[in-house]
Amino acid sequence: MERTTVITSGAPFIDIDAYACIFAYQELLQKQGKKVLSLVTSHPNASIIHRYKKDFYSRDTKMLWNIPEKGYVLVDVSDPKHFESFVEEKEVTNVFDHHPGFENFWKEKIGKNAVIEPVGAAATLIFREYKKSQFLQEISPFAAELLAAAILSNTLSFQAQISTQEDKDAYAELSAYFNFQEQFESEYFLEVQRTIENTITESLVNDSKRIDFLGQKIFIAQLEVFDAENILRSKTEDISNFLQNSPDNITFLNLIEIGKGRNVIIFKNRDSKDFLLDHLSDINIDTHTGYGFTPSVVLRKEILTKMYNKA
Ligand SMILES: [Mn+2]
Repeated sequence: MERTTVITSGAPFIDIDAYACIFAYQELLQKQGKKVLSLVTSHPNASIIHRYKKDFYSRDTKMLWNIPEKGYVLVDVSDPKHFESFVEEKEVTNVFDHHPGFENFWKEKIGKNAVIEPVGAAATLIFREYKKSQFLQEISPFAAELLAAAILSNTLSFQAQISTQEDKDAYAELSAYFNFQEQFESEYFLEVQRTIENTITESLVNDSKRIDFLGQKIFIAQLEVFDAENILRSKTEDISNFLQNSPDNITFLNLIEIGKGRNVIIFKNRDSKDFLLDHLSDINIDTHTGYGFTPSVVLRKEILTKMYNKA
């Protein structure tokens, strides 16, 4: 009996990076003649723009009952607390991720099939698989565009510190495999921004993380937009309501403004502001609005790394 590969990612939300990796890796395995099923119960967040939404994966976990021989591939996730709950840990055969913390855990279980590296996007790791496989010439325009958008999104247009030369090279190579226009980048981010502006509360819900920081629960929402002006002009009441309703006292929104190369940080309260100022240098507070501003873009995972380094 041939084994079926089940590709999946994190829960309860997925972003464009996870989405692109699932689609492109499924396509690659199919080209190699393997039996493959993509299975996702998570909700897509605002980074997966409308024209990218496609019914290519199943949401029905009951399908697993009829597959006796299976191996799971995890993309853009490696923390066992954060992947889809239907995944049987002992049946995981491959992991492609760029979040730190579980490199050794997986290395001990699956050896070199654990590809967990500090690159800007997991999409870059899937692109590497295409290159190694010699199927790159046959990559579909849609898979190439998704991987390119994922790299842009996760590296914040290569402004994030986690982005690497390999991300840039992968993006440049991928752009030859779809109808790439000069405005691809600004159009992608502006469309994400429009989605966020039209569904502000849902977008906040879909990109929020509750984190256990040295025994203390903290709540960090994140939004990535090209230009925050509209949001700061017309959505602050929705944002404030959302932050006030968070389950944790220490709560803030990390609003990344890619076009201006900075973050605007909106706090739930004074405690949250004092907490972040204690744990992160390089924030300027605007005394009029109370917002924090960073001198360059910082991802939530980078803020956490800086907080751990300072603790
Ligand atoms: Mn990612």
